[in-house]
Formats: sequence, structure tokens, C-alpha cells
Amino acid sequence: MAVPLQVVEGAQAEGAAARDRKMTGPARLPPEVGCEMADTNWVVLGAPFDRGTTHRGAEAAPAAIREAGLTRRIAYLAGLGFKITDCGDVGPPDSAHSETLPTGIDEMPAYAAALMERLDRRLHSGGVPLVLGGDHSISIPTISAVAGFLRESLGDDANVGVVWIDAHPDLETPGPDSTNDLNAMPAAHLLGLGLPELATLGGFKPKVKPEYLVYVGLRDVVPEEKQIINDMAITSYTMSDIERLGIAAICDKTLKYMNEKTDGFVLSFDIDAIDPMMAPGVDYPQPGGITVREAMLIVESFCGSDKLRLFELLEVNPSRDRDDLTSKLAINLIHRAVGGPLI
Ligand SMILES: [Mn+2]
Repeated sequence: MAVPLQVVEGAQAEGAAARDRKMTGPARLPPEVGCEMADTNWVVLGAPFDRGTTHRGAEAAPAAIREAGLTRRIAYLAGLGFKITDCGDVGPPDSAHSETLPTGIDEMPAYAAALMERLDRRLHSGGVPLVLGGDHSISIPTISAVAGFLRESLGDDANVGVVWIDAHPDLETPGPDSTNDLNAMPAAHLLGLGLPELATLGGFKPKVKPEYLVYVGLRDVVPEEKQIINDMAITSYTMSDIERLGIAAICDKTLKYMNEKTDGFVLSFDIDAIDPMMAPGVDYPQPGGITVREAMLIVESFCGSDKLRLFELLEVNPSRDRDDLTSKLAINLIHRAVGGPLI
């Protein structure tokens, strides 16, 4: 029997629903529906937060991805015996957008606390959260939550690894030469740079030591970021490296490193790593990105490891999407993350 990878049945109705939703704002699931006692391995959690960017729209991504077919796909996978549950959203904040720079700094501390609390509960129950952003600034709380969980479980020497799939290293810090968008800064804060109140979430810094951070897909790097990468000797595979070495070799080497050297790792996947021809629904389209096939291989490689503690998919912006292509791609990435079958 052929297994549908694309959801066909009802797709037109879902497309119409998605268009309605774009006009009326995101539908929100009540928190923790059916989840408090759920026996599940994979926990989908929406993080509809786009206060970290002057672009708007990523806040609608969790709802758009569900309506483009994720809800149906989860039911399908659950029917095959996969333990995956949608546990709704955290947020978004109710407050109006502030004008303070960096963008999102007024809203992030309270949002981070709420998101970290939910993630901490999930991590302690042994599940692997699949977080749907939201802009990339939410990686400050998500990865802080995993780092804190590992320290609590294993001691202060515990090291979290991060595989950061992105066109950009997100290493900016606030200042006159910066975009001052928090979604350009999460990796800097996780390394202990930037604003102390965000770098020390959970009471310690750095969350990630530079030797345990690996970039894949870089192709748009500002001088400040290049300086940090060089000074901290952060392993970085650019698009040129991917072309030269091949994505499979990069994944194999990085996975072996994460499995052997870290106490658990996060796969942080900015959808703008993928070429905008294939993933148009992003705020910073940068030509020359990875292919969908390369993206699938990355997700299959890292999500197959029992050292994976969290997978996050960020920066889908439904208002810039075309025919829900980027949302559908996100669904297929989640399908492969949990080991869903191709045939
Ligand atoms: Mn990013």
C-alpha cells in the first residue's frame, strides 16, 4: 500500500482554512490538551513568538503548519504506532509590541519563563519536544531549558551540544552595528555574550560551550559574527563545505561528535537554511541554500540519535509562504524526525 507523504484528501479545504486563518489570526489550541498524562515520545509544542524580529508573521506558524496538514499527519503517524502528541502552544504574549531595542527584549523574559517551564516538564517526563517557532530568538529559552535539565540530571559539568542549521550564525549582539533584532542574536546569548538577563536565563552561563556548537548551512555572515566564529573556533560548515564534502559526510561526522562528546544535544533548524526556491515562507530569503533532500537527511540523521533532547523548527512565516509550501515542508521534516516511513 502506498503511504501518502503529502496530505491529499481534504487539502483544498485545509488550504481555504489556512487562508481564512491568515485573515483572522492564528487559531490557538488550549494548552496541554490530553498531554498531562500522555504516554508519548515526541511532544509537538508550538511557540508562536515573533517579537524578536521587526518582521511579523512567524507567530502564525504553529497554527498554519497544523492547518496545512500537521494535525492530520500526527493522527496518521499515531495510527501507525508512532508515539507523537500535539500539546498545543505556549503563548503568544498578550502585551502589545514594544518599541524598545533590541526588538523583543521587553517581551522575551516572561515568554522565556513560560516556555522553559513547559519544556522542563516535558524533558523530565522523558519526551523529546518538537518545537514549532516562532522566530529564532526562542532558541535562547529552548536551549537554556535543555542545558538546565542536563545540569540538573547529570551535574554542573554536563554539556549540551547544538547542531545549528541556518543561513545565518545568529551571533549578533546589541549595538550600533547590529540589526538589533533578537532573532539575529540567540547563539550569541547561548554562548554567554549579549544581554546578561538573557545570557543567564536559569542562573548560569554559558549555556553552550563553543566546542559543542556546530553550524551547517551558513552563507550570510556579518563581520562581527565572523570574528566570534574565528575567536571561539566554532565548527562551521558553509554551503561551500556542503558542496565540497557532501551533506552525508558532514552529518555523520557531526552526529558521531555529538553522540560521543555531549550529554545530549539540540537540533535547531532555521527553515531559511533551505533554498528559498523550495522554502519561500521566510523573512530573510538567501539564495544558494540546502535542498529539501539535504534537509531531510539532516533531520533523519540527528533525530535518529537517542542523545537528541529537542528538535526545533523555526522562522516559518506563513504570510510570506506560497501555496503553503514551507508549512508542508515543515510537516515532512517532522514526519522524518520521528522516523515516519517513506514507503
Ligand atoms: Mn536563525
